[in-house]
Amino acid sequence: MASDILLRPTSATSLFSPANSTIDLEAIQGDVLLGLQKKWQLFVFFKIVDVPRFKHVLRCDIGRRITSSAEVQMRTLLLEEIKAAGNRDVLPLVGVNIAFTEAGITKLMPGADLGDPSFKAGQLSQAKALGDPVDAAGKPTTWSAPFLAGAIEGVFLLAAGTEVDVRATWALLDGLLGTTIEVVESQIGLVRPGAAAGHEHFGFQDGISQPCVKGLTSPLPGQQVVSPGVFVCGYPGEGKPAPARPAWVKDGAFMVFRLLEQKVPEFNDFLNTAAPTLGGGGIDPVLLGARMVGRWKSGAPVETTPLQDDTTVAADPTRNNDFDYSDDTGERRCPYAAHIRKTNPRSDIPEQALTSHRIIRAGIPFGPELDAAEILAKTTQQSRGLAFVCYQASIPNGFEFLQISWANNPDFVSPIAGPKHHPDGTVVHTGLDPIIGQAGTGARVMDEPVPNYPIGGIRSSLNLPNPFIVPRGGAYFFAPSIPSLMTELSE
Ligand code: N7H
Repeated sequence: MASDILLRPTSATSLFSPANSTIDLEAIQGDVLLGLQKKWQLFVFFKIVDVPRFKHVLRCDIGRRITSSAEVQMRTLLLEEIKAAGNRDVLPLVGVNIAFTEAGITKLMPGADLGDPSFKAGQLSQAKALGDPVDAAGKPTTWSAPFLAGAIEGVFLLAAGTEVDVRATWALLDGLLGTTIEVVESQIGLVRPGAAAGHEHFGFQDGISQPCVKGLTSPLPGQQVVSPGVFVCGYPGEGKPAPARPAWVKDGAFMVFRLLEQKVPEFNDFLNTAAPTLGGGGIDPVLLGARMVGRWKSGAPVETTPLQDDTTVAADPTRNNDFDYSDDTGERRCPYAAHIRKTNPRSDIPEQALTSHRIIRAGIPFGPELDAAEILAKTTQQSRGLAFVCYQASIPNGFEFLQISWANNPDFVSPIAGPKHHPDGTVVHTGLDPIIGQAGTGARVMDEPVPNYPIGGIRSSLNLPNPFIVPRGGAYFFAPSIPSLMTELSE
């Protein structure tokens, strides 16, 4: 069904018409700002083995097949029209994007310096700093072999409405590329089936909150307006002074890929066993899950509806993101540690301290649904999770800042933005983001799982056992502009 194709929260009505956009949508790849329409997505990670012939194919065959942001925008408008007319057919829309690691860029353009130290170092070198489990030599212990080998030089992102279409698109590209590349690894992602569509594997609605990109869309209520330079190189907002980068980097963006396995039966079992032990008489496991994420499974924010889910709020794009934390300094409604409060603290910190750390998320779930044996055993037996993707103009300011300085930092938000206090005057020690926080060997604790709403003074903290998310690998990429793919990078 057309309506099943995952669309970004950017609804057609909030999109500026192509003529009124101040951003070069023809040049920027389609997944970066608006997100390729995807029910299925194939990531093909590769190594370039014949540079001259690869450049030839890139210039003559692949470049013109790359889906631009302008095409994604037109498709969004088209899909919205078709949906309004009641047509529910699957549309044969296929999206193709490409990105390169530092090693890949260096092969295509020796000596190029994109001015991003984390991109240059690569995600494997940054794994320890990100808090991924590592051995004494700093080598990640949970990553799979293809990511550990550090041989990835590029990735194709293929998105479509059906598995057949993504695989057929790869067959076509594979034929064009021939022996110019070697495939190192591939990963299929898929939107979950039926009523779970749009929900990640723990069961929470995803893809609700994205920044509003200035010049591209008009903001929905609660959506922060952010300069395009935070996400795409060569635009206002890239930093002061703007990083020294070659001219061809304009309209490109850094892409972070993380293969994050989710321990779903273990997460559910934890909610069921921990919730009854909290707050004296215990709390509802569903409420505990919502306080760990900051949203109910439907997507309704706990800040708006602290004690029970509200599917009407969740379904309304004018209400499901229309909140900040200004009247919740005592974390009565939403814990400071909740995943969405950690990764977008909204009014908890000054706006200028927040804007440069926004990212655009474009991930997709991977792996099968839970089966009966896993539910009974309360143990993961098949790998599933989130193929996490995000875009930004600076990896240290974007993804790494969120993961290291916020999610993994038990003192964020207090005292970085000034100490915060519980209603009884005690200082808040936030603890980790219970979803993605990684503490190395440190204690894993989250403050205030029990809501003191609307009143109450119970102090509570939640001991988190092993993480529910295990990083299985990842890489840092640069998604160049379409013109630079067809000229500078393929000359
Ligand atoms: Fe998160 N989850 O299911 O709990 N995320 N996330 N994320 N995330 C969000 O608001 C999840 C991850 C952000 O603006 C929602 O759209 C899971 C990483 C940001 O209010 C849910 C994984 C990073 C936001 C999840 C995962 C982020 C956000 C609510 C891994 C960055 C927007 C839906 C498997 C380092 C916050 C929504 C805002 C929202 C979940 C990963 C960041 C349900 C399961 C690695 C910025």
